[in-house]
Amino acid sequence: MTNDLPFCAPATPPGVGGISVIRMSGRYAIAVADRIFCVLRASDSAVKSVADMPGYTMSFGRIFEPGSNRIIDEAVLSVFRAPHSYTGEDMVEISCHGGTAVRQEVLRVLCENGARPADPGEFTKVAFLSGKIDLTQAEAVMDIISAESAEALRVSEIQLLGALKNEIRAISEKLYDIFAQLEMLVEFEEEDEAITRNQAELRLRDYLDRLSTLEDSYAKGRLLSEKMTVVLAGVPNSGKSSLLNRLAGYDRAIVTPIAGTTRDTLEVSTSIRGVPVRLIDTAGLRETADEIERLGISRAYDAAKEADLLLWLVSSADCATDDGEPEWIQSHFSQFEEVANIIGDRRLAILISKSDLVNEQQAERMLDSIVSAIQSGGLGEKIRFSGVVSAYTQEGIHIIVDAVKDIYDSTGMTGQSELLLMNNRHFEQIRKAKDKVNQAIISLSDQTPTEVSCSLIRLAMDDLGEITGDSVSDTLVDTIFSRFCIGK
Ligand SMILES: Nc1nc2c(ncn2[C@@H]2O[C@H](COP(=O)(O)OP(=O)(O)OP(=O)(O)O)[C@@H](O)[C@H]2O)c(=O)[nH]1
Ligand SMILES: [Mg+2]
Repeated sequence: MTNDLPFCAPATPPGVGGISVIRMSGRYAIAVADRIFCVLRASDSAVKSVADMPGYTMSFGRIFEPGSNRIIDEAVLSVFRAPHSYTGEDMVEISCHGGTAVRQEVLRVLCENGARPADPGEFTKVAFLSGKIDLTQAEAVMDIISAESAEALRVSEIQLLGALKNEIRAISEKLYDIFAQLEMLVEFEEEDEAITRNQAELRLRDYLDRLSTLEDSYAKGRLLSEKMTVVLAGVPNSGKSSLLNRLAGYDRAIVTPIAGTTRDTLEVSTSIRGVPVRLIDTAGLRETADEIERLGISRAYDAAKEADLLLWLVSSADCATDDGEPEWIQSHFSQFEEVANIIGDRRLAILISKSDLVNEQQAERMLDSIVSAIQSGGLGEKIRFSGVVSAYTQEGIHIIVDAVKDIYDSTGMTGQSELLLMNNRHFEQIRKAKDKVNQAIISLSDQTPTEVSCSLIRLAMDDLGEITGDSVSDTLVDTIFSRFCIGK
């Protein structure tokens, strides 16, 4: 019975604001709204109650508590009639004043008059179950809400329009074609069996390529969904925390002239040229007997392992300004070497920090000698970016900004397609499907009975169906939507 009750929830965030929107969806949503809303003004004088309101119209009126007739708030109520609503069911949206008590009272009278509180993501789940959107579009809705950068938003919007769904369904349909032909072969044992198996194999190779393109795009999509990890590392006092604060735009980290100020790793989320970034400040690396500092340093190495871009800072104050080998090389090269070795082939930037303390020529000379020391240490190929920066004057900040954009642009191959996989679930399903298509190709090319390829193709289609929701278990659907927010 409760399943028949319309469900309701605030669609706007908690807290105080001009307006709050409360949504309600279900077969009896309009009947419930009618019990608690009195129409005062509508676009058409024939509209006397919510039940009279056509879809896509609004009325101004009062929300009241039936029984006591107590007025709760003045509000604007919009009606959407099935199937022309977000969920595909009848829906009502109430725009009331944006206060905590108002919101609670409106929800209370709705629930006392035939509605129930919505589960997280229930509106979108019903939209999916009623076939208004597929699972990739439902997930795109959540990605749009949680997008923290222009690029993540852009890619999610493309997915919401159905680009991923269309590509997956197109591949699935083609697989089905081959599956059907091979089944015929099994049933009727045609004479030109070898030719058909050959053709099937060739066509499967095409679809394998399309799946690979999607799979490869995840490298870039992951940077959007999980954010690009940019780690600031260096010896104590090299200016890491000051640069983090500068990039974040506020004083997140404590900065002092005392070497060893930052003990723990510290993270800030920001967006650089539309790319979402996790900036991680770390403890300065040095030999130490201090147990707490040692733990911090070990976390700094862990952060370095995760870095998509590692900014290695060398303070201009640690470099001798006169000719000869910079002091930094003698005293700090081992720390650098250790980090450079653990970041593998990930991207490294060498930055001379505090450039405002020296003149341009001195700074360039320092950079040159540090870079040549790194090259002669055999680690030259690790350096992808280099330059001179100052957290004080902002000199060289563009080097970091450009590096982030460069890494984003050069990650993953997207071909001509705008389509990017951003979701790990989709990526895993594509991998599984690809693996089965690959096995089907192998079994078609040897003497394995055709039935085996048929069942592999069928399984690959099921894997793809889990992405769009065409073949998905109720449990998985529940798990996916439980991560959504209430009211969406
Ligand atoms: N002149 C100048 N001083 C700077 C600059 N950046 C940082 N400093 C100073 O250098 C000192 C150390 O800066 P931090 O940002 O705390 O350095 P850190 O690398 O985080 O140091 P630890 O946390 O100890 O590893 C502070 O006194 C800063 O004010 C800069 O761009 N120019
Ligand atoms: Mg610091």
